[in-house]
Amino acid sequence: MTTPSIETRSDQDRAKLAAGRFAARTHAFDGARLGLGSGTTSHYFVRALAELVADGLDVVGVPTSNGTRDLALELGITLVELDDVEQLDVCVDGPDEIDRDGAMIKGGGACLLWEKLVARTSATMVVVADHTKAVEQLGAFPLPIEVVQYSWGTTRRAVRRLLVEHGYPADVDLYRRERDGSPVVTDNGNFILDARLGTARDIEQLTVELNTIPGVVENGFFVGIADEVVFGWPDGTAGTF
Ligand code: ABF
Repeated sequence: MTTPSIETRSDQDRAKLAAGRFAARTHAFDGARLGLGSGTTSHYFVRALAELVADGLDVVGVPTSNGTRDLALELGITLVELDDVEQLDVCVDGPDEIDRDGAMIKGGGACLLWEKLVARTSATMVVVADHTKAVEQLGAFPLPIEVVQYSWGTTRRAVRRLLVEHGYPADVDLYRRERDGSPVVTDNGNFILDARLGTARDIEQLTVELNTIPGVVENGFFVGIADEVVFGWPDGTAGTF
């Protein structure tokens, strides 16, 4: 089975493809158990991985979203459930922002819970990013916070109180909405609140404290999780940092 050539439409797409291909070539090996990230950069990795699988590479994957599951199955990658493996060898996933220490904000695609679970169950977490994702300080991208539907309003108020205690504005969106105005519902049936931090600080402490709020399922700070960062550029070059 030959995988159709991987199309790109913009400089950013070409940079994402470069990062995804680099990660597939450097981290996919026979017998590997791989965490398959969500988002467009990770999907370029999945497509590059599918090319290697079509050439005989023997791997299994654990998807971090239903969208990634569908893509991987369409491309002929064998999938297993996270509960079926003690540990994954490598997780490959992309950030919305990443700073010099490898701390990230993730969840722009509303997949942060399974992404963090899969990343934390992997021996190595490889970040794939186009050149635009690197920032000096996290926070320009709103922090996604996954909350249960039942108490989302109460939880939002508690999140706002915690952010104010940390000196942030209390600017926490109502639940994230689809284009038609309906709530975005995650693969786990939850809502997403987006907190506009501006410039993030106290990240390690905030990551823990946010998750102690009843109704908060997970937040989009990924701190101390990235083991390697692969950046891609529009000219097709990529490298690790
Ligand atoms: C998902 O993909 C999310 O965690 C993150 O929001 C997004 C990365 O963006 P991109 O689509 O540019 O790869 O992993």
